[in-house]
Amino acid sequence: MEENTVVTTCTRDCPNTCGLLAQVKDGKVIKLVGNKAHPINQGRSCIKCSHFIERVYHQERVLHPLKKINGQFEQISWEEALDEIAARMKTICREKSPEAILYYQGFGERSALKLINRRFFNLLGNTTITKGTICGGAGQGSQDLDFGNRISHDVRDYHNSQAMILWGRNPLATGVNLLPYMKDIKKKGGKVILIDPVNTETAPLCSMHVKPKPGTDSYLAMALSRLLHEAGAEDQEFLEKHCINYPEYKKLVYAHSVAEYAAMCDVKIEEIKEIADVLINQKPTALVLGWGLHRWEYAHTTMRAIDALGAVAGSIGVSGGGVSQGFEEYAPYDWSIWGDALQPPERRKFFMQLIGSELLAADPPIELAFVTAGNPVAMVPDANVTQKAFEKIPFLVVAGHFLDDTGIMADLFLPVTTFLEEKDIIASYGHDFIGPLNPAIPPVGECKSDFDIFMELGSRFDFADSYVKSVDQWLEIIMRPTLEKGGSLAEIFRLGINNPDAPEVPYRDKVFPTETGKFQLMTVFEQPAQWDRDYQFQLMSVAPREWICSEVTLESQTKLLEVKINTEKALALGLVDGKACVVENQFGRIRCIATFVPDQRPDLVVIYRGGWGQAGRNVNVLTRGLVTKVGNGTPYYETRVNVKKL
Ligand SMILES: Nc1nc2c(c(=O)[nH]1)N[C@H]1C(S)=C(S)[C@@H](COP(=O)(O)OP(=O)(O)OC[C@H]3O[C@@H](n4cnc5c(=O)[nH]c(N)nc54)[C@H](O)[C@@H]3O)O[C@H]1N2
Ligand SMILES: Nc1nc2c(c(=O)[nH]1)N[C@H]1C(S)=C(S)[C@@H](COP(=O)(O)OP(=O)(O)OC[C@H]3O[C@@H](n4cnc5c(=O)[nH]c(N)nc54)[C@H](O)[C@@H]3O)O[C@H]1N2
Ligand SMILES: [Mo]
Repeated sequence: MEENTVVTTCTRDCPNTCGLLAQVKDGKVIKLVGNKAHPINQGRSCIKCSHFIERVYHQERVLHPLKKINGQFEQISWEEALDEIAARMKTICREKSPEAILYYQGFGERSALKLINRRFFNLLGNTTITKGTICGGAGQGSQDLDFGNRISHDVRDYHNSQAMILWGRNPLATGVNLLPYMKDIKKKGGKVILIDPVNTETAPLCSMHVKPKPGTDSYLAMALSRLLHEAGAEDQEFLEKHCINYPEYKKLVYAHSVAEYAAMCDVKIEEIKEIADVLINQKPTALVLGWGLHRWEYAHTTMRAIDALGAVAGSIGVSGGGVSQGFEEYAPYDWSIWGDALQPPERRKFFMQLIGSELLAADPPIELAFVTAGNPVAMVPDANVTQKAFEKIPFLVVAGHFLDDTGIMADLFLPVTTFLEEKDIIASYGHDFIGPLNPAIPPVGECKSDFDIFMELGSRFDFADSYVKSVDQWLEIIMRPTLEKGGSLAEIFRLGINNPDAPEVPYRDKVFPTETGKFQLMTVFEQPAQWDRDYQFQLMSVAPREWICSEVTLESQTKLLEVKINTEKALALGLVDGKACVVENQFGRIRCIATFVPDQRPDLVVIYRGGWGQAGRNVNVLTRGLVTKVGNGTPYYETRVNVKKL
């Protein structure tokens, strides 16, 4: 009986990036819990963590390389699998062009060694890669316009907040590390305000829940700014000394009355006044934005209006304040290792969020596609198009854990390790702490890490000499910028370190990395005029609490998807609570179980994202393939649907 505990970090696509302890007995992980010594999660962890062991040992997890022969998967050896990939790649490069090879890297894991994956494709030649993002993008692109380079406040700084506004964010489901700070603020007598059109799990934990009409938060932000100005509570010094465009911005604010704004975002004037009162009297107020907030075509208007509100309220550059969304998780690594500079910048890039239509229109066509850590067939909008495009790829390689909607389409499936089987380092998009992955167990079955796969594949090419190195050698290289500023690999592998580049309080000196050195207030208010009137409901395909993205199993997907709908609306449509219905639009249709919610907004329905099409549970058969106006993000919620009786 051998038992030991291993310090590691959750690598899943989540802002928490929790420090974990894996308890190992006889070579198996028997318990996975939050690490009390970790400065961010301090022993906490969420539902996703406790369920992760089930995933590691699940009967559906693929443990051997699989090749599709006559439509059936058959087990093959790693040698055969990698030889075949290398041979096919060489033939394509010789007879056609590296351009006919597509690399698609999803968001399943964003550790330091993942930079090596794309480096392989860059060494291979001018292969096709992706651009844009199905996650962040819009938020970052918009905030960069205001701050120059957006930097968020680390969660630990919320210890200094008197109040918090959670704007389109659902921390109970998606980011538990905010919860103690919310509790602490309320204990001090401050308010925690939630602004979210949907009734989320987080709502009961807040002092107040405001439910604007989806996609109209920019009006709410303008109304608040106007109220602050009318009360003479605007931060004159910051606005005049440290901002540009203040007169133009102020003109925008005064373009409508508070009552007009209130009508446009469908929030009661009394509620807007209550929020304004918090911004005026509970300083500093932290403005904490989520990712749901920016899944709109004109998300930049919302983001910039909220940034500007932060400036007016005196929250910027102030401890406990800030307008924060996310962090650049690749920042502590040496980005040049991606190797993009090895290829001309004008090389072909496909929009990730339009991967289906890009593939269908590709000229020259894609001959071989390689997907790692992503499930685009389920997670990219307009899934029927993605599905059709993936069916046409002559040779599809997928590296992953399960035969999800993308995995099942593979010609060659490569089984990869989970973070419990890997040595690596991971930074976070939710805080400033960099954590280690120490292998708790050897690879399950024949699984290999992406790193080992690419090293072994690389050894079959003429760039092997410069590319093939050990984990430690590559980590030394990738982490160099961070190690040069302080901290050692040994320290990282013990527990982790704070990113030495992270400021204690962003923009404390009120100097911004913009052209002018000042905070740039918005000067135009862009918002789409009309919505698709053929459909009754805005489709909110948000993050569920119980699982993350499409990390589910088939076994867990035997029931129909649930669609949450306002009770009165549902009754008027002749629906029955708990019974099947159809949700449809111009892109697709799915059968769902209707769940009536009495106080839900009548103009939206909620369906959790991440289900698989093979189980009839992919909400993305309904979502619109679109790119945000700023930041190349994905406006998933720019989708309208009707709900009908079966
Ligand atoms: N359990 C769990 N955790 C996760 C994930 C998961 O799937 N499950 N996903 C991970 C990933 S990939 C990400 S990016 C993060 C996302 O983390 P969050 O941003 O917290 O989660 P979302 O559900 O994407 O969006 C949050 C809220 O934004 C709201 N919202 C949408 N549109 C608007 C709007 O126009 N105005 C306002 N005010 N609110 C709006 C939605 O109703 C939703 O409740 O969470 C990560 N953590
Ligand atoms: N309708 C709708 N769709 C959405 C969203 C929405 O709000 N609404 N949100 C979007 C968002 S925010 C995101 S981030 C995307 C996520 O979409 P994807 O990037 O496709 O990510 P996941 O669904 O998490 O799938 C990741 C896969 O990688 C596997 N994996 C995990 N670690 C590794 C690894 O180290 N190596 C390899 N090779 N595989 C690994 C996992 O098991 C899983 O199968 O979905 C987007 N899709
Ligand atoms: Mo995401």
